[in-house]
Amino acid sequence: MIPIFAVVGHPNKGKSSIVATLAQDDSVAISSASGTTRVSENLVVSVGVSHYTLVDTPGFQRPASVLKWLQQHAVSADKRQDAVKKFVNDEDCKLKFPEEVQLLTPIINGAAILYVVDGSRPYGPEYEAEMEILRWTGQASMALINPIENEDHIQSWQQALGQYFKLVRVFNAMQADFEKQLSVLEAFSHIKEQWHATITGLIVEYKKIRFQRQEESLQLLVELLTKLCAYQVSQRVLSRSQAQALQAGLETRFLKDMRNIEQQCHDALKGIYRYHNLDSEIVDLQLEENLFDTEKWILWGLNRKRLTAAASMAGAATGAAVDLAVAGSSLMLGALSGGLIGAGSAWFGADKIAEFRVKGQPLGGFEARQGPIKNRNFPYVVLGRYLYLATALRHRTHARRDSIQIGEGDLADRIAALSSKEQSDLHEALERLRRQQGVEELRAVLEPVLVAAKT
Ligand SMILES: Nc1nc2c(ncn2[C@@H]2O[C@H](COP(=O)(O)OP(=O)(O)O)[C@@H](O)[C@H]2O)c(=O)[nH]1
Ligand SMILES: [Mg+2]
Repeated sequence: MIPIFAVVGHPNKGKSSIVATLAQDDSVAISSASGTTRVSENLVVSVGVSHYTLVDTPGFQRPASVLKWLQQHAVSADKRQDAVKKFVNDEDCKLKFPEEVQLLTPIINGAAILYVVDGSRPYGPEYEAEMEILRWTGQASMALINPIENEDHIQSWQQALGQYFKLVRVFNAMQADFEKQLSVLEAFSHIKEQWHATITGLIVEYKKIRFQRQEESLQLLVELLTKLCAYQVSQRVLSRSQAQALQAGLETRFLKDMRNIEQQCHDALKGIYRYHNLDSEIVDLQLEENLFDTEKWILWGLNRKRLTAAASMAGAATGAAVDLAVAGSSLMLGALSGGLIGAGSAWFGADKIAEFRVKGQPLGGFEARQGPIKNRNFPYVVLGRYLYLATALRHRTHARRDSIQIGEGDLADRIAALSSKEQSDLHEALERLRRQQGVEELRAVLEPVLVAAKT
């Protein structure tokens, strides 16, 4: 039997948010307008080879009247569940209490109850009718206190809920981490014996998937860095002067393509974490400060000694000489939005970022070529942004609807947290990528810095 949970409560207490978070799916509708959910909606959640169902329900509208109706239809405690059954099937009730009929139907059909309240609002006796009705259904249940704005009233809620529910947890729909999400399922595996094996299996699958997502995002990062560091655009023409004339156009195309490649990769990463509607935006780095900023390398652990080491390990022809003009201009793809692409590229020295060359062809004609990137900061910038997004996705819940502003993140800290060997492997690999020298173990080299994010 597939476990099924009905998420119920007052309108606007975060029911749909909790469904989105537990389902890890951002296509669940959430709205600040009360009464967005009018009918109960079943959501089959697939987790690897397992699945279960979450039911998003409309909120209670007239619980006191409903309880009155039920009391008139049950003379003793053993008849209470029957009274609820009668209620959901009664034509009159369907007209008078459509929301309550909707929300009680799945429960009467066997769904366990997740009762959601807002811990930032005071408890009041008006909730008692709801809790009493839920108790009458005789189903396994748990109360979740969602502290929407603050935690001011959690204690009084715990006092009240404890009298109606065996399990009471604080569960912030917007922030509940992975362990917290699993703990809700886990609790039900203990109170609902028939579901124990299935829920235990589900939890195993959830953990497996979390690991798989990490693996997939590592692979994606390998592909991104490999592709961007080698990327170039070229065009063949008949004469040298024609080729020279292509410079501005090729440069624009090159930078635009690079930006698209990064954007597509970020979107693919969101897909891995099942975000379908999430906007993200690469925030411009502090332009002027970063343009010719060799200190950035030092931040990343690339001090002169390390640079020398990375360069010589990468087989540098020029030794450790630091090409200031080239390496110092950190490439900010994100800054190239709109108007900046044309006019701005000269301003920030795109010509120093990627090489433009014109070459004669063996069979006649000329080829103009832009790229690949020469900037030493470049792979670090791309890596930093990717790790920022990956970490944000991993720690976010699917109830959140705000966009992600991708910044530089804490790349320096992450690199500093690696072992000395891991650091030099990383620097060497990025240096080799920039020099168009293959890196065989890129995946293994990048893994520690990706995983370095707390869980
Ligand atoms: N800040 C914050 N807002 C929340 C939280 N849970 C829900 N909300 C917001 O409260 C509103 C109602 O949430 P929703 O999940 O649709 O509630 P429902 O009517 O019970 O399904 C939405 O604007 C949510 O974004 C929370 O834990 N923190
Ligand atoms: Mg809702």
